[in-house]
Amino acid sequence: MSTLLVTGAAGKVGSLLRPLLARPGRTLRLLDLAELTPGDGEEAIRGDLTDPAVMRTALAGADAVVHLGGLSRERDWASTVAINMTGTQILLETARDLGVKQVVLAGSHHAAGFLPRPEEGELPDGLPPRPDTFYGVSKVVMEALGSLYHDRFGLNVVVIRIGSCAPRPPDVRGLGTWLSPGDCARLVEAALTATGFHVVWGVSDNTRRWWSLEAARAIGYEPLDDAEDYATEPPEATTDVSELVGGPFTTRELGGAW
Ligand code: 15L
Repeated sequence: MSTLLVTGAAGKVGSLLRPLLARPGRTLRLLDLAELTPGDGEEAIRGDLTDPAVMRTALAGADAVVHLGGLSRERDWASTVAINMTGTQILLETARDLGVKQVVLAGSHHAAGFLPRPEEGELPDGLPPRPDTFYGVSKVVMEALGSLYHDRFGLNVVVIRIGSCAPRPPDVRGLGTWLSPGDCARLVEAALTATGFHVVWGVSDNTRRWWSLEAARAIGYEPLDDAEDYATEPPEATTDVSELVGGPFTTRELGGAW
């Protein structure tokens, strides 16, 4: 039996992944601020991930953690620091202390949102961060913390720079940025077996994608989905005019709660 802690299990990505991460012989331990009813093979903990005591309880006896919790979009600076940056540090420090060596962190492409989109071809892996928001800065810090805890303490850490994880591409931009729930689960499973420290783009094998899949494939990710399958059913927005990776995040109010 193994125990996999999933933080933010009631959130958007957590709810999509929960059924897909279930395995015989694996207990899913679900942590969230919201109350969750555990099913077969699940445990639920209601609590705040910024509370070190809650994190200790959540990580005790776990074999690995998938950290999806925290703010998933732009908020004020103080909340972003407390929840996303300090919250991630508390998680990594507690994992180190309890000997939980396998860590998957839900990063975001908004860590690099001010990178120009390539006119053709792909953006390679390993580009330096260019955050587009305070939220993006928190994901840069997450990458830095993952690197630090790998280099100092030997934790295996994969940070996934998630594109747009949703049941289907949310808009025209999403035809490039979509990460299907199935591919997200495949990427998380690959990350759970990876050694070392890696930052990978989290995207399906979309015909219109502009991110490299090389680093993700190198840890064993095999995407099966392509957003193009939805291109014949155009969503509301029909144009994607942004020349930047972060799209609308690059122009909306910094620190605003949009
Ligand atoms: C993200 O990082 C957000 O968490 C998500 O809500 C989407 O806005 C996504 O980026 C995106 O840009 O599509």
